[in-house]
Parts: sequence; structure tokens; C-alpha cells
Amino acid sequence: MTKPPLTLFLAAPNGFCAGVDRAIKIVEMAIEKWGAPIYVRHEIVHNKFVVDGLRDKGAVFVEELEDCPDDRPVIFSAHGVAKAVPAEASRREMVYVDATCPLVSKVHIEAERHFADGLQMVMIGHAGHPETIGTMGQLPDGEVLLVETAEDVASLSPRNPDRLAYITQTTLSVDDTAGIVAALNARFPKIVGPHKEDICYATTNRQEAVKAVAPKVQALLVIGAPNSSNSRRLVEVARANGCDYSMLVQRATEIDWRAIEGVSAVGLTAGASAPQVLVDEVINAFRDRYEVTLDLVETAQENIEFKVPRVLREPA
Ligand code: 0CJ
Ligand code: F3S
Repeated sequence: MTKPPLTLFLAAPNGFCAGVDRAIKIVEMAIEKWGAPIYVRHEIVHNKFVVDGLRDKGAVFVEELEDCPDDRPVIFSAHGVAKAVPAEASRREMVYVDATCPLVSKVHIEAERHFADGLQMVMIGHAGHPETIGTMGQLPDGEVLLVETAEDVASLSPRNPDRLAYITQTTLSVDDTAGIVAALNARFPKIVGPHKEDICYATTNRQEAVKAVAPKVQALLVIGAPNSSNSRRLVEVARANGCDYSMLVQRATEIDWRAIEGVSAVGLTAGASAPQVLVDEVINAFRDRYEVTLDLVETAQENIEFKVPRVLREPA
């Protein structure tokens, strides 16, 4: 039986960013250095495939520090942690390695700097997301006001509307965030902020690439986990840019082939926490069913790398 033809437009960059690469290396190197088990507070990155692979090597994933013993090293996930977490680990004299992405740490430092200048903070982010919890937790309770939408800006009641600064989660939608920043500037003309927002290079680049692909395709798949903020934003970006059928899939087995029957152009990307093997798996699943022409749509090149903490570069 001959296979129907299909063009697969692969958005690039896609997949692992420098912060994810570093966080996974940290867990692997910690297991090498100290042996198993190594505890990891929260999924190191939001990807089941990555987490399962590290678990097989000897990592134990827990949600809270209180679930870790005192005498085994613990790693904090790429999303960052509230100040109270390393403070408690130090109090318990635990060995810990912080795998917070340096671009998240940069936002933590920004928040502290504004706080030291006497400004109250507004954080643009998603309630309950570990990065938002970690970033808000850099300052004392109540110092950071959270806004999730432009509508939320109207109901903010800051101590002094002239003494405000804002920060953002790193994995937000660039376009939605611009709308929220505009609402903040309109209501609080003196609010201080970063040059644009704190969305990282990887999030920005993956969204740009999806914008280039979305108008070319009848369906777009994003490889990523349901709890991955940056991956879910890619699904929304595709929809907002003309591709109505845009779906998050964790791997090839989740593709709804019936739903895309008859299409001739499909877009594909992967969130910053999705490994290359899953991208290859999905491409191969398409090749099994279609005569695939692979078309790379590359809107940026990335060559950023982050070093692992010194403790892991030194011999045991
Ligand atoms: O928060 C981060 C530093 C991004 C980490 C990589 O992506 P992921 O999927 O683990 O996390 P998000 O839910 O934040 O996108
Ligand atoms: Fe860091 Fe952005 Fe990746 S904040 S972990 S480079 S998605």
C-alpha cells in the first residue's frame, strides 16, 4: 500500500534549552559523584521521560525537602525554589546542589534588588507553578503581588502605586505578557521593569519558530508534558497564529491519527524540557504512516551553554 504524502514542518529551535541541559547534567553528575540515591526536589524538568530515565539511574524524586533524609544529597529543580528551601537544607546540614536555571536566578536577583530599593513587586506568572512559587518566595510573604492576566491588573492594591516594580516568569507567552505589561504601565506609569520582560531566550525562540510554522500547516503537535508551562504556551501560540488544531503530546503514542487524517502539512515542535529522542520518535511515527518530506523552519540559532556548579566539577 502506498503511503500518502505529508510535509512535516519542524520548527527550530525546539527541545532542550541550556537550563534543562544543565539541570539534567547536575543530577547525572551528582549520582556519579556521590552514588545513589540522590534526592531531587520536584521533577528536575517537567518531562516524565527525563524523570523516569534519571530514576533508573538512582534519582529519587520528592515534592518537599521534608521527604528527604538528612544524610543524602538533594538537588533543587530547574524551576527554582523559595529562599526558605536552601535555608532549611543548611539548617539540617544537608548537601544540596541548586539546579535552578541561571536565567531564573537572574529574576530572583532582580526581585531582591527592587526590594532593597524599597519597591513593592508585581510578578506576572501562573499561580501554583513552581517557578512562580520560587520567585515569589525570594521575598517575605505579601511583598510580591501576582498577576496572571491583564484583567488582574485592575484589582491590584499596592501599598504605594508610585513605588512598584515588576518581574515575570521565564516561560510565559511573549504576546500575552506584552499585553499585561501594557496594562501595568497604563495603570502605574512609574512602575519599574526589565527592558521588556524576563521571558528567556529559549521560550522566545521556540514561540517565534512556531509563529513561522503555524500559518503553513493544518495541524501542529508540541511534544511536551501537561505540566510544562513553556510547552503549553507553544500550543497556544500555534492556535493564536492560525493553526486551529494544535495539540500537546507527550510522545508518539499520544498522537490522535484519526483527528489529522487527510492533512498534508503538519507542524512539529518540542518544549524546552522534551528530549530529542521523543522528537525522533514522533518523526518516525509519521514516516511509518506517510511519505514524509521534512522541512526545517529555523528562525534562530542557539549556542548558549551553562556550566554546572563547581562542586560537581571537582573530584569527590
Ligand atoms: O522554569 C524553567 C526554568 C523552565 C524549565 C524547563 O521547562 P519545564 O517544562 O521543566 O518547565 P516550565 O513548566 O517552567 O516550562
Ligand atoms: Fe532556563 Fe528558559 Fe530553559 S529559564 S531552563 S533557559 S526554558
